[in-house]
Amino acid sequence: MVARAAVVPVLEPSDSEEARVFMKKAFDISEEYDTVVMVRTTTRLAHSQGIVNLEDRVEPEDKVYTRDIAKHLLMPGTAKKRHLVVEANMKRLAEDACSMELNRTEYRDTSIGVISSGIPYQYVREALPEASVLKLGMVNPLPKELIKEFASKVEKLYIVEELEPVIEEQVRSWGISCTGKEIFTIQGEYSANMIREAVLGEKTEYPQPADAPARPPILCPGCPHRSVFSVLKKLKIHGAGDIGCYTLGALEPLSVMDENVCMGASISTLHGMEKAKGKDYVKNWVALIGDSTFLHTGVNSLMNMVYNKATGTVMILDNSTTGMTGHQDHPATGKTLKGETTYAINIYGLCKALGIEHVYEVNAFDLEELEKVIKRETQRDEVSVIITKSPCALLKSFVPSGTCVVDAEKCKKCGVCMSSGCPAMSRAADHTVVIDETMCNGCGLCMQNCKFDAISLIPNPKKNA
Ligand SMILES: Cc1ncc(C[n+]2csc(CCOP(=O)(O)OP(=O)(O)O)c2C)c(N)n1
Ligand code: SF4
Ligand code: SF4
Ligand code: SF4
Repeated sequence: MVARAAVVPVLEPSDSEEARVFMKKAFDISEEYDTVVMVRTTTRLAHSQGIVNLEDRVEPEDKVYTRDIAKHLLMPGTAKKRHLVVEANMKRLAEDACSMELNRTEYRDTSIGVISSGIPYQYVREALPEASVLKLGMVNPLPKELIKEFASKVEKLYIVEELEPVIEEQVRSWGISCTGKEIFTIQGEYSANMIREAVLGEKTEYPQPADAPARPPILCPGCPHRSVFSVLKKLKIHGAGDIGCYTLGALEPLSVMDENVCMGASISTLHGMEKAKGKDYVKNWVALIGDSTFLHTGVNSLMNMVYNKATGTVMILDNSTTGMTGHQDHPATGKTLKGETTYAINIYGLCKALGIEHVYEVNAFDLEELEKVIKRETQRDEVSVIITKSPCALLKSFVPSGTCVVDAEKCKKCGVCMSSGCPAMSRAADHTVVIDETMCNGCGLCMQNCKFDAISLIPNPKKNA
C-alpha cells in the first residue's frame, strides 16, 4: 500500500530460495527500469527455513559516474519532470510483468482459482491442492492482463492476501468479480486450516493445546534495566519509551514504561508532552532510551529539546551494547561493525557538548544514588540527562559478581525482593524465597531490597581477579 503510493515495485517471495532469487531479481529490475525496488518479507518468511541453491557471485561492472540532477536532485522543478519518467517506467514494468517468470499461473482444476503471493501462497497450496493458482512474485505493479486472463479461465476467483486488500481492491477496480476479505480476515496471519474452512467450509479438528503456563518475554536475571525500573516504579514515575530490551519494563511486575512509537521517539515524545501539558506535568515522567538507540536516533531529539529550552529528564540506559537484537557494537562500544578497535563516543561528553548542563552517570545497581538523582533531576525546569551504566549481563566480557542466597531462617516471606520480577527467584512450599543459583549472577538488586538481611552474596573469586 505504501509502495503503491510511492510508485515503487515490490517483490514478495514465498520461501527461502525465492527470497534469494528475488533479491537478485530486484537488482536486475532496478537497473532495467531505473527504479528503487522493495523486497517484502513477513515474519513467517523470516522464521522459515528451506533449501537454498548457491550460485556464483556476479561482480557487476563499475559504472562511470555521471552528474544527472534531473534524476538525483529533486527540487520542485526537477521532481515534476521526474515524476513523468517514474510513472512511464512503472507502466512499462506493469506491462512486462504479464510475461515475467516472477508471476506464474498454475492451472489445475479450474472450478476454483486463487490469486495469492508470499507466504499465503504456501497456505493456499496446502489447503486447496487441486485449485488453480496465479502466484504473484511481484505484487506491485500488478500484471493486469495476466490477471484478467486467469480470471476468465476459472469459475470462482479468490484473492488470498494477509492484512489489507491491496491486490483485491485493484482487481475489483478492473471490473473483475472475486471473493476476498468478505470471507478472509484483515487481522493477523493466515493458515491452511483457516483458508480451507473459509473456502470449502471444512473445519479442521485438532487437539486443544496443552494447558501450559504462559511464558511472556522477560528481562534476564541480573539485567541492569530491572534495577533502574525498580527505582522508577518505587517513585511512581511514568516512562516515555523506546525500542530495546528495556521495552519489557512495560510489563508486570515493573509496569514503568507507558508507551513507545519507534526507535528514538522517547525523547521527542517527552518533549511533545511538555509542550502539550506544561513543565510540571513532565516532572512525573522520564524518557527511557538505550545507548544504541540514543546514538541511532535519540541524540537529535535531545538536541532539539535542549536548544528549544524544554523541561524533561532523559534516562539513557547504557548497557554497553545493542542487547535486544543480538549484541551488535555501536559507536560507543569502541568496536566497528567488523569488530575492529576504534574510538568510542563518550555519551556523557556528547550530551555535554549539546549544551546540557545537568548530565549524570550513575551505576544502574546503586539504588540509593539512583533514587536521589532521579528525584532531584525530574524536578528541574531544564533538560537533564541521567546515564545509568552497567553492562548487559549476557555480554561475553561480563563477569558475574557471584550468587545470592537466601537465609531461610531470616526470611520473613514479605516478598519485597521479588517485586522486580527476577526470574531466578521463586518461593518454596513454605513461602520463603529461593534463588536459583544457576540463573543468579549476584547483581545484588534483591539483596538491596531485603530489609531483613536475609539475602547475602557468595562472591565470584574470578571477579576483579
Ligand atoms: C527502525 C528500527 N531499526 C531497527 C530496529 C531493531 N531494533 C530493535 S531494538 C534495537 C536496539 C536496541 O538497543 P538499545 O537501545 O541499546 O537497547 P538494549 O536492547 O541494549 O537494552 C534495534 C536496532 C527497530 N526496532 N527499528
Ligand atoms: S540481553 Fe542484556 S540488556 Fe537484554 S534483558 Fe538480557 S541482560 Fe538485559
Ligand atoms: S525481602 Fe527478604 S525477608 Fe522479604 S521475602 Fe525477600 S528475602 Fe525474605
Ligand atoms: S542477585 Fe537477586 S535480583 Fe540479582 S540475579 Fe540474583 S536473584 Fe536476581
